[in-house]
Amino acid sequence: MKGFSIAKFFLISVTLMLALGVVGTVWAAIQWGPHEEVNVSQNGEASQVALSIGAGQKAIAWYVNVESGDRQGDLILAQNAGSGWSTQTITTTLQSRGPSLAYSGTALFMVWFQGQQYEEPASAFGGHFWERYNTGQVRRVTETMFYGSEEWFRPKLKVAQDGLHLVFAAAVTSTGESPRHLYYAYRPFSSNSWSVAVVVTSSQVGAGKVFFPDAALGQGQIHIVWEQRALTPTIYYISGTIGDAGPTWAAPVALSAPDQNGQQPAIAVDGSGRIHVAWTRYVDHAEQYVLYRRLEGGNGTEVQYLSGEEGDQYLKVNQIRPTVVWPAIATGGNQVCVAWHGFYPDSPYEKEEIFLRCSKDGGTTWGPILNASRSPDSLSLFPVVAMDAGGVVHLAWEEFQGGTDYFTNYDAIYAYGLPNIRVFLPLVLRNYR
Ligand SMILES: [Ca+2]
Repeated sequence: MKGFSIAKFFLISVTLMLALGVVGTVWAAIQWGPHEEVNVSQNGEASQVALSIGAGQKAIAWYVNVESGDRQGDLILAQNAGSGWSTQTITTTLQSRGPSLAYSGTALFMVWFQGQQYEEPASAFGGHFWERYNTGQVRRVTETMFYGSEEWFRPKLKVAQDGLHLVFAAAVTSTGESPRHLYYAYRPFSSNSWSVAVVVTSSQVGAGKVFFPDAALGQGQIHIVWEQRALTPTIYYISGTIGDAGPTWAAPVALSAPDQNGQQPAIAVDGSGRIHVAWTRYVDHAEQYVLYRRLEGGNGTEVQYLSGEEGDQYLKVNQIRPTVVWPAIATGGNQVCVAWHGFYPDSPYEKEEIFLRCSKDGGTTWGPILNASRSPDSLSLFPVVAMDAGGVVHLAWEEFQGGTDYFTNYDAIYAYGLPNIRVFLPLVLRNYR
């Protein structure tokens, strides 16, 4: 009798949900219960938050994004080795952007872009990439002057046993017509200097410019994804087999459908060498999806819609900053987790949340979508995600602290916890559709 009552209750609930027209998205609000959530910056100045997890410690970095003043463009590093967060200022002399962090055990490496605005012949941010080692030693990475817009100056640093690998997108002149290429540089730990930054690919892909590369290391290879903006932005992937003279690059391949607008890719490699890629399918600002594919042995799986079903459970974003859903991905063992920002049509406010969805079987099946930021009335943007050896998920993002200017006044929020959650009513409802 009890089972019958529950079934009847479900039926009534489904009928009600269908009548209200919200059955497609109501499940998106499952609350993630992190073990800890903390505001790391607490000053409304954090932008372009980066995260890395080391052995028994963790680090978060950002640049100071304020309207004006001496601290504008400072780079801040927050570290926690188990006794709480402490912050230090890494640079104060020039405008810094796009920090990227990578641990090797307990040694923390950091790369960022540092420069200034140039107005001739066109307005662009120009400067160099820099590296900072654990002990505080700083060295310049690039000899060439690179230019771009600060919004996409996001270098990606990866650390292998034998050295550091860096990927970024940049132009070599300040004009808007200059080609914007995908660059790669390498520093073996046996050397104090970086290799010359080389163009990974240009003519092979064809028209367009490189935006937002991401990189991952695995089994002697570096794997890179990026957004190639031509008529329709497309997600591309390339792998390089690392040798003494640098990587030998394979031919680049497109991962997103040619008639679909693919943006903001993120990549991770698991312990079995399987490559996991997530990106945004951009229909318009009010309809976007997080898509996922796994690559292994030269073959890619079918595209999966991680953020919700096509045409039904779509994501929206604000029209000011950054106007696109922003995925991040991490792996550990057989677990894969993807985080993104956006809001669903049933959100009580038109403000972004950070969502998290994890797979326990290497990306074949996926658990429920979890709301990790749980701040429906505040903008939560630009998630970064990492996973430790115990399968614990670590997240950081920018959280808006109020006001009318959506470009400044953000704090860096950090949260961690296991992605396990009991499956309850809203998920069951999906099966009745
Ligand atoms: Ca929020």
